[in-house]
Formats: sequence, structure tokens, C-alpha cells
Amino acid sequence: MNITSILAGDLQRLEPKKFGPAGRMVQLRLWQHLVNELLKQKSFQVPVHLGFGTEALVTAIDEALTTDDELVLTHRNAVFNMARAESLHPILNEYRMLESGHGAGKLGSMNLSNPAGGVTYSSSILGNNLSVACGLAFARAIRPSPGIVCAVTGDGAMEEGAFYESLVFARSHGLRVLFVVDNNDHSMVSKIHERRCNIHIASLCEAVDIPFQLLEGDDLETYIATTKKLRKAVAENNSPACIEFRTCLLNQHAGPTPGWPTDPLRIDLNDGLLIGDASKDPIAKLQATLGSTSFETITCHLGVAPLC
Ligand SMILES: Cc1ncc(C[n+]2csc(CCOP(=O)(O)OP(=O)(O)O)c2C)c(N)n1
Ligand SMILES: [Mg+2]
Repeated sequence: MNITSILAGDLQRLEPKKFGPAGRMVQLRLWQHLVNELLKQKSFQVPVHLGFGTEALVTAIDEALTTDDELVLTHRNAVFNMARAESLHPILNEYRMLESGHGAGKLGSMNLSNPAGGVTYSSSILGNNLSVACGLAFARAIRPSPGIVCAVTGDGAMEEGAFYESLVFARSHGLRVLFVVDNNDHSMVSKIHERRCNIHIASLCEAVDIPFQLLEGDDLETYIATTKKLRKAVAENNSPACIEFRTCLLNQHAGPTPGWPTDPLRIDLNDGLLIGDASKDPIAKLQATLGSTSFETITCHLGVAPLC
């Protein structure tokens, strides 16, 4: 696989009408591979928190949001930023700290936003983006202006008081916030059972009268349909909602995978786009659902067909 020649291409977003959300989802996997290969080569001075394994979640959010909406993200914003970008180049250039980056080389990776693509704000401070999302939604209610704010958080960041406070605040003031919990059962180096009791988010939401949905299994159509339904409810009812996605993080917390010589995790674009089998890799699940011919049409167009 000639990664240099792929990187030398225009790396434009696949045409949505031709390849649909499935095409976008596969492209997000390829773009993450490219960043991972560059991280291995120590091409950037900033650490990137990739989201291999979250492509179905991210594609569903990207599909469900309208041009009136905005996304408010965390340190693990890379794959969301990719989903909202017309090309991978401004993201790579941001990681290279160049002026041609989405943040003019000043935001780096963990705080990367792209207002033109609907990513208003990203924060490396856990829980901070939730409070900011409420402020943005409050401004929308006061002005008033259409659209919703989608705030993403993790199973670690939701331990911050700001999570509970934001649910209460958004419900009390009738704010259009869609809270998204990316539950990958991972926070730096710990699993949930190693650091806290279980938090039953459905009960938490029920207590403050917020609609809640749990999604797992990575079925793209189900993810898109459910996310669209909740987004519509938020917009029409002027009230928040919450979705918890169960995901499987396939890469290291930050930086390249593998991260050290004896790292048991291995991700290499030369091994193909897939990282695991259909029991854990959403792209393998997508391939099984689409069938090999449709999947190959996408990978051919991306220039990586022999890899799968
Ligand atoms: C307030 C605060 N405390 C601690 C950290 C250090 N920190 C960075 S990422 C992280 C883990 C976050 O876990 P989670 O929210 O589940 O996100 P994930 O990395 O799994 O996507 C921690 C503790 C931080 N950035 N901010
Ligand atoms: Mg996590």
C-alpha cells in the first residue's frame, strides 16, 4: 500500500449522493488509518485521540444533524472533525500546526473545532464542553434561532458534575441539546468497574424527564434512524434528549497504535482497513451487512480495494 500516494491525493469527502452514509463510514476508517500511520512516523507535535471503532456512531451523528445544528466535542474529536470536513488536508495541516489548518495551526488536536463544518467548540477539559453546549443552546433559545446543539461526552467525562448539572439545566430551561455519551468502557487506562459504580443513564434521564436511548451493535441504519428521531424530538419539543452509544475503542488512548514496541494492539493500514472481526469492528459489521460487492465499490473508489 502506497500511503504516500494516497496522502498526495485531494482526500476529498466522498460524494454523499453516490456512496451514502456507508461510504462516509468507510472513508472515516481510511482517514483514521492515514493519521495513525503519520503518528507512527512522528509527523505531528500534538497527540491525536483517534476513534477507531466509533465510525457508526460518528456517521449517525453526521447524518442526523442539519446545517442549523452545531457539534460540541471532547479531546476525542478527531473522527467527528473528519466527518464534518470536506477534505482531510485542513485537519492534517492543523496537526502540523500550519496556518492552512482548520484552526490556523493554533488549536492543535484536542481543542480542534471547525465552525464552517458545524463543529463550534472542542475541549480537552473533561465535562467543560457540556456546560459550553448549554450556554450555546441558551443563546439559541433567547435569540431565538433554529437548530440544536449536540454535545458529545465519554464514560469518563460523564463522571464530572457538569454532566448532571447540564441535564438539569437544559431540562429546566427548555434547551435544545442532544447529549451523546460515547461509552467505550475506557478512561485513560481504566475500565468502568475499576473506578466507579455503574451509572444507569436511563434512570438518571428518567429522573429529570429527558428522553433516553441506548444504542449498541453498530447497525448503521438503526443508528441513523434513532439519532434522527431524537434530534427531531429535541428540535420540536424544545427540550433535551440523551443517547448512549456502546462502542469498542480499537486504538490506544492517544497517539499511534501500536504505541510502544511490545504493544499488544496493532493497527497497520498495510493489513487492510479492518481491525477486528464482526464481533467488535464496526467496519467488519458493515462489510457483512452490505455484502462484498457493494463494500468493494466503496473501497475501490477510495483507492484501497485490494486491502479488504
Ligand atoms: C477535568 C479533567 N480531568 C482529567 C483529565 C485527563 N484525562 C484526559 S482524557 C481522560 C479520560 C477520558 O475518558 P472518557 O471521557 O471516557 O473519554 P475517552 O478517552 O474514552 O474517549 C482523562 C481522565 C482531563 N483532560 N480533564
Ligand atoms: Mg471512555
